[in-house]
Amino acid sequence: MAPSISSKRIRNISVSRPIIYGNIAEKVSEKNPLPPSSPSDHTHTWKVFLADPLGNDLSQYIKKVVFKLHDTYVNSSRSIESPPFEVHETGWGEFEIVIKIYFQNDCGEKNITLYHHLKLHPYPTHADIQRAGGDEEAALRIAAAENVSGHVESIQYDELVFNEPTERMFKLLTQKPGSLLPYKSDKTPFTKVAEREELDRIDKAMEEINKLVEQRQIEFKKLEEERKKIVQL
Ligand code: SLL
Repeated sequence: MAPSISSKRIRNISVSRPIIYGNIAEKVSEKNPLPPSSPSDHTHTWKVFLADPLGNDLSQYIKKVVFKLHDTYVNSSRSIESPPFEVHETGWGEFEIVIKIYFQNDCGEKNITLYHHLKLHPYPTHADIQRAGGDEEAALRIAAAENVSGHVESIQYDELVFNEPTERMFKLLTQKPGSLLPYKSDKTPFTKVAEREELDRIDKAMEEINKLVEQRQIEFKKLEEERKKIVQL
């Protein structure tokens, strides 16, 4: 059978769509109690999700999202067949969640797998690490003690790139304007400006690292020369 017009691919074109995925966790407390059905050793409530950063409906082209949790969970493979694509759970430990995205049958796209490390405990800041004298465990404890709200977010921005989409998929993806990352927005923290700031921070950190490496190389050279002298003696 000849392919229908809508499943024909458009050559030399790619369309990208912004996406965010990750988790939000909350420490169990009086204000945030465990649901009655949860085991009492669970310390956090959390939600893992996949969404459009601007709240657009993803089900136009996404059929379902399967979140594969740690094997300690009952029915660890959670298939979410309509938005919001998210799983609410409780637990005590961090682990890697496999997020598999399935596209609508008529989109002609293979599924995509993303990985997310479920984060329950806050990342230590540079100051926390310094205060802990470089001891990683101690730094984690400091960061946890400082995070009085018990709220932790670990959310990633990414872009789904569709190369040579089918005519139908192309239509779906380009129907609405503004599918790209907004320049500035009060609806989402994921903006072009934030991306630029993040790149600047990375550049600065790289510069610092390069400086440290250079310093170490000089120290190493000195030590090497001293060693040679000693060997010659
Ligand atoms: C860890 N490698 O040791 C990880 C495993 C498992 C998390 C984390 C609860 C499961 C249940 C849960 O939090 N599992 O309901 O039994 O940190």
